[in-house]
Amino acid sequence: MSEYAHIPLRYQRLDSEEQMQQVADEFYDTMSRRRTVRDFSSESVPRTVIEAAIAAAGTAPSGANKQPWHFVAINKQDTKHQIRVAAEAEEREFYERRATQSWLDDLAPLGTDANKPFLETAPWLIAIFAERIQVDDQGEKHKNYYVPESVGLASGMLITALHKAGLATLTHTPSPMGFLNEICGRPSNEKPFILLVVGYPDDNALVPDISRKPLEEISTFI
Ligand code: IYR
Repeated sequence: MSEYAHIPLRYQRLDSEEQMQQVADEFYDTMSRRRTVRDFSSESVPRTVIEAAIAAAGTAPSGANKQPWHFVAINKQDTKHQIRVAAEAEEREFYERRATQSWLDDLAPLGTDANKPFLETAPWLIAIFAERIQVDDQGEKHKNYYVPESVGLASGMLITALHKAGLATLTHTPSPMGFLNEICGRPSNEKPFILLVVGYPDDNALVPDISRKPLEEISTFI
């Protein structure tokens, strides 16, 4: 394959280090308000906002620019119901059989259980798929590179975009989630990665009083 043409960067440098600091500090403040929400309002959210957030996620870096992701945005009540039924069946298995005692102990403070009403209450579910193998026009299969890293980056950017748009999210990962391929009509070369629940938080939503590790603990400057 021939090399891409190379074009100028659409780079925007801020005016000063002071401005850079202000932007960085404000962004940290914005992000520190993001919380995983489990109580959603059923209020509708425009499809165009979901589209813009997915488009932003699609700008993530990826191994060899293969962009090995696919996002299925689900708004139909009937499809959300099917997903809830399938997810709760897996979750019951998880909580009653599959989870180790130490895993259950770690989850206990969060108060989660196998009931997932938010899968029907929230206006949107976004099923994120990781394309492990790409099939070209000739039907030839090619393995993608750094797939979990790439899809993880895109998922983080999606969560950030939705948060910036004033929406709440829940990263839900019923395990296994093979049922999503069938319900969403996605091929077997795509593996369900995260089921993102998206909407406004319920007026009475509460979140656990957890804290984030301080900067000194999560970073080392050498
Ligand atoms: N998937 C289950 C269990 C669960 C696991 C982890 I790790 C969490 O951080 C939260 C929940 C559920 O959604 O309840």
